[in-house]
Amino acid sequence: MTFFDVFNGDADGICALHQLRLAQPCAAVLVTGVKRDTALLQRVAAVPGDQVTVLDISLERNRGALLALLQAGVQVRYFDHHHASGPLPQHPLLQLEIDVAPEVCTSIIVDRLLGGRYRSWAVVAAFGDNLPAAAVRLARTLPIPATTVAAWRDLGECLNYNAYGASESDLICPPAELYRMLAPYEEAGQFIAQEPVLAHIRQARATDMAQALACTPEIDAAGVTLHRLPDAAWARRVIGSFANHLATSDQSRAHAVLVPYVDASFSLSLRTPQTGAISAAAFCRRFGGGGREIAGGCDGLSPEDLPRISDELIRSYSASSS
Ligand SMILES: [Mn+2]
Repeated sequence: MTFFDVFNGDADGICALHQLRLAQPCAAVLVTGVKRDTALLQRVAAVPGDQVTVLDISLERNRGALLALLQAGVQVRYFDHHHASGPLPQHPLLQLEIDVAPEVCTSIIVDRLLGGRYRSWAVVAAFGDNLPAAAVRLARTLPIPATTVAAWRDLGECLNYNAYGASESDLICPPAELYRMLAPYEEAGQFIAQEPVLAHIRQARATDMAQALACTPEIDAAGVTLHRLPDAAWARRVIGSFANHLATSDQSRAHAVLVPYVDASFSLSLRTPQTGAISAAAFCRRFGGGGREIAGGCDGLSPEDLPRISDELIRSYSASSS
C-alpha cells in the first residue's frame, strides 16, 4: 500500500501536512507545487488500496480527479478551506474535512482535529495565509511572549512567499524540500533556530522587492502606474507582493504590474483604490482575468494585448479622465 501526501506548496499546505504527519508519521510520496498550481490530484498515480491525503487545494479544480480515485477504490482524506461550487462529494472511501469560514485555513482545521497538539505550526500557517487576526487569537492560547509570535509571523510570511512563481524553477526552495526540512521540528521555534533556509528565503524576499522598487514605471500618471518587470524568476516571485506594496504606499492611484512568463505570455497584477470607478475585477475580466474589488489579475496575456492594456489603464484610471 502506498501513501500519497498531496498539498499546496504554500505555508498553509506545508504546515497542515506537517502537523498531520507529526501526529501520524508515515513515509508518503509527496505531490506539491507552486502556490498557483492547485490541480494536483490528477498527478496521483494511486491504485486500489492506496491512501491519499489532500491538503489546502480547492475541490473546484480537483473534483474530477477525486471522484476518479474514489471510483478506483482509493481511500482519500481531504482537508481544505477554499470555496467550491456544487455539492460536497460523498463516498464510503472519502473523509472530507472542509470549512470555508473566512477566518479558517487548512492548518487551523488540522489543529482542531489534533486538539492543538502542534499549534505553533497552525499559527505560522495562519499568518502565512494572510489571516493575522486568526493567528493572533490562536497564539493567545499558548504561554508565549510577543517576540515569539512575531518570529512565527515572519516564518509564516516567508514560507508563503517561497511558494510564489510560475513554476518550481522560479522558487527559492522547492516546497517538498522545504517540507522535509521542517518535518523534524515539533515546534516552530526549533526550526527557526536551527534551519538556515529561513534566513535564505528572508534575504531573497528583501532582494526581490528591492529589485522591483528599482524598476522605472512605464506609466506614472495622475491616477495610475504601470510597471513592467523583466523576464526573471525574482520578478515572477515578487509581482503580487510588489503590487500590494504599491497599493499600500500610494492608495490614491491604481497600480498595474506586468511580468513575462517563460512561454512569452504575460501576467498582470492590478490593485485599485477603494473608490475606483472600475473595480480591479471588472478591469481584469476584459482581458480574461478576474479577482476582487481592489485586487485582480490576468494570466496568459499575449504581447499584442499590452498596448491595449496600457491604453485602457489610462482611460479607466487616469485622474484627468475621471
Ligand atoms: Mn490555505
